[in-house]
Amino acid sequence: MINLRTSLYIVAFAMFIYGLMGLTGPRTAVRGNLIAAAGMVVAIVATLLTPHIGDWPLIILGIGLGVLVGIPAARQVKMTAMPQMVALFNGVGGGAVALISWAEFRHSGGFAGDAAYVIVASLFATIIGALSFWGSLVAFGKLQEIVPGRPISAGRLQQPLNALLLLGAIGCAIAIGAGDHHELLIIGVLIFASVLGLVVVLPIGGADMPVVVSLLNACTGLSAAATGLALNNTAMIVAGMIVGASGSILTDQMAKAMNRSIVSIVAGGFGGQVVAVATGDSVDRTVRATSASDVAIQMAYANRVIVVPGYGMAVAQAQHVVRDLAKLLEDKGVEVTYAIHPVAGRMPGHMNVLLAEADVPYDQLKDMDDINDEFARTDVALVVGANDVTNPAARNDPSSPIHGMPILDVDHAKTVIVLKRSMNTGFAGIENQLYFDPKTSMLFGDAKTMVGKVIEELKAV
Ligand code: TAP
Repeated sequence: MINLRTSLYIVAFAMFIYGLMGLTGPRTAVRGNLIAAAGMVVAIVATLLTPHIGDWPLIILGIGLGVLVGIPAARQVKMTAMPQMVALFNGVGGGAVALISWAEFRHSGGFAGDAAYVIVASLFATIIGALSFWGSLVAFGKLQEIVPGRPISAGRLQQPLNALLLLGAIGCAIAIGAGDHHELLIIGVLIFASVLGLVVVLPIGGADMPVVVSLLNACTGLSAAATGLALNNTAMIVAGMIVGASGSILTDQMAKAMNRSIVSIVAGGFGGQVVAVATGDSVDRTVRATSASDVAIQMAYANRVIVVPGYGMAVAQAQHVVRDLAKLLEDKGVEVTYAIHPVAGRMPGHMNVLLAEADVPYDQLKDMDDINDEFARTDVALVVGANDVTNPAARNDPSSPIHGMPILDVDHAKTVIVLKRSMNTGFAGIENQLYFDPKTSMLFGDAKTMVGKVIEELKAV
């Protein structure tokens, strides 16, 4: 039986890793997801083969409830609400880990007689699991707009408060480690860590939540791995480490693509407000507005067009009309590609997901590094609701808050059309130098409506 279980676990791990590899590209992502899910079923079956696993009716009830809630929730969730969904799923993982540690504490009479590494791993899992659960719930609330998205902080008292709560949790944990088996101590660990989870995430702005969710996801993975260590369960160790490692890499890549440190994201206070930008006297402050008919003519006579989608395309749900526009242009012999910035939108892969939903062929989606050299030989760059990811200040202006953030070199194209509703700023709250470039024309309006108008005009060209 042990050999069968071990073999099944190895099969499950191979499927997790193979599935994860599939998630690296849009073409293989769905298959990768299914393989990893099947791997999880194998791991659950292997775990259920453990002798004296426990109360079967309770286990079946738990699985039944999970299936009943999970499947309809995943089916009904809109693509745009995916970050909230991930926050919830991640949160319950952390909560489960914290509860397992509490149950083990009771079961073992306060970890009495357990090896030191078991006690340390269990207490680590309790703290991180409870923190991730409550932190993820706040992230869910902010993304769902149940909790205000603006930073809610205790001002100068914030850091001392965080430190006090952390010390409280660690203090109770040390007392347990030192041999005190009183249950109030583990409840103390849970309460301190839970409140810490709440007060750490509340001061972070709503738009930074995807990064926070990814960070908490990594924490949940690590806490699950620690529980696996304590329970001597290989599946939990491996799955937890995979989640911890992939979550950490994703968080790091998101932070790098925004040119911000993870510490500055957690410290909050970025985005949402207008920041004064040093533009220099020499900059021409005139903006040129254009019309749908002019844009149609300009694009109809172009050889190459690059579409640059951003958050505004997602808000307007304009991906379908953008695809129709691209098809129409292709019928007229224009070469169309899409430039995808790694943090365009508000969640990892946001633009890929929307454009895939609109059946845009994958080979037309080009990553930033692959397309940036192409802008110089492009007749028209059509920016649809993207702002920060096209701002040349990131390259040219050392005083800009986004200086150093890699951007799409839209300003290298021969002409640029920017489609947005107003001169309002994007997520970073700063003015975009691109709009004042003499070769840029602004097409003001809602992305879906205006692309629709351009399509009508294009049909008449
Ligand atoms: P943003 O810089 O946020 O700009 C989006 C623009 O869309 C706005 O300037 C807005 O201008 C326009 N817009 C909004 N609704 C529109 C509509 N209905 N029709 C047309 N335009 C509309 O977007 P971006 O360029 O995609 O950059 C993403 C930003 O989010 C970056 O700063 C990034 O660091 C940050 N961020 C990204 C992530 C991930 S993982 N993707 C996570 C957290 C933060 P108007 O109001 O004038 O229309």
